[in-house]
Amino acid sequence: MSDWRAAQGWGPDFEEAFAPHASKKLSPARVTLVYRKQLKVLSHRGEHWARTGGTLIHRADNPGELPAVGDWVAARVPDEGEALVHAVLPRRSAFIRKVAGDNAVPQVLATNLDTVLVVMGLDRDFSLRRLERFLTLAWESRASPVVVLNKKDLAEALDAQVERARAISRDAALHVGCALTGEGLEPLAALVGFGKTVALLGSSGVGKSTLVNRLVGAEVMETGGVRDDGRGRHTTTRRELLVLPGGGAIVDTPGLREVQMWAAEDGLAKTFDDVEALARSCRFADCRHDAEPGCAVKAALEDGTLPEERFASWVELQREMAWLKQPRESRGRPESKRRERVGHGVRRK
Ligand SMILES: Nc1nc2c(ncn2[C@@H]2O[C@H](COP(=O)(O)OP(=O)(O)OP(=O)(O)O)[C@@H](O)[C@H]2O)c(=O)[nH]1
Ligand SMILES: [Mg+2]
Ligand SMILES: [Zn+2]
Repeated sequence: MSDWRAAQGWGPDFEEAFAPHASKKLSPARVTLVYRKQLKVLSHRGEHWARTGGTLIHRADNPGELPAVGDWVAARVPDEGEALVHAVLPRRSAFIRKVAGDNAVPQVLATNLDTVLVVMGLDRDFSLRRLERFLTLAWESRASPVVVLNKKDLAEALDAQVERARAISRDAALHVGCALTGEGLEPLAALVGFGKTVALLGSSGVGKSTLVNRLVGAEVMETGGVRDDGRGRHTTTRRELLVLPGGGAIVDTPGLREVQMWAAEDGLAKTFDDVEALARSCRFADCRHDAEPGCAVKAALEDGTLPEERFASWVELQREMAWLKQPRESRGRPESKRRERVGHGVRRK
């Protein structure tokens, strides 16, 4: 009877979380789109509009607790018209970043994911530092991160780029290919299908929607090519969960210009396990890796086994996370701190 749920990854965990709502005549549904105050959900009725209930809005401590794309919810689903979401079921996984700007507020990009495809272009977009940010949040999400280096055909120094990205990706799988032809990306097909949810994240123009079309095997998303009428380019503007006919789902997202940290200590430890292992072997447990004797980090920096930029990146991401924990009044601006640290742009005393 509820095959559509299994197809979307429903399992005993959600069944249990939903049980108390069943008696209130609510139905399970999965959020496929969040657009301002409007939601779209998939329910036994198919895909239709929904709205977040007032009680849920009032009880939420922060926007991160409101329905996000991928969420399983308990909703009142009438025979026709809008559904009303009463509760969000606990998430198996969630990809969260800090909203852009100075507010320490979480933005939940997608939830209940099995795999996060971190897509990066081998052309202009290539940045190891950004890859570290995405990987940290992807590990923290509890989904499996998979790095996709796309636009192989446009790579200027393919072997060197792949080698450097592999060194950063560590435990995450990495694939190199071309979304236009599908070459090299065949293994990704195994990640998509019945019961599975995959999300694609990365900068704008790296080929996420092109890859979605390839994985789905149809032109379901418009991609960044110049339009036929020659006016502007197609770029994805909404996060959207595409329900696949054979089961499973793919979440395509608009390109992210910046990926600021949200609390992600575990993700950081995973992404920087090399640096953290060094830090643990410093003589002093509270070593600041500055001028202390017996500092293993400093030694690795000096003999070149730990690249300077990787260390700087680890320090920076920790700093962003520490900033989030400070009380609002003493926080200051995150950006100004970053400039000081990196040592370019405006210096403030
Ligand atoms: N040469 C080359 N071009 C590609 C490849 N993959 C995608 N493209 C092109 O790159 C452009 C951007 O692709 P999209 O798939 O729209 O990129 P996106 O990541 O979805 O971009 P946003 O929606 O803005 O986040 C399009 O013109 C694609 O045809 C590739 O492997 N090689
Ligand atoms: Mg797109
Ligand atoms: Zn040290």
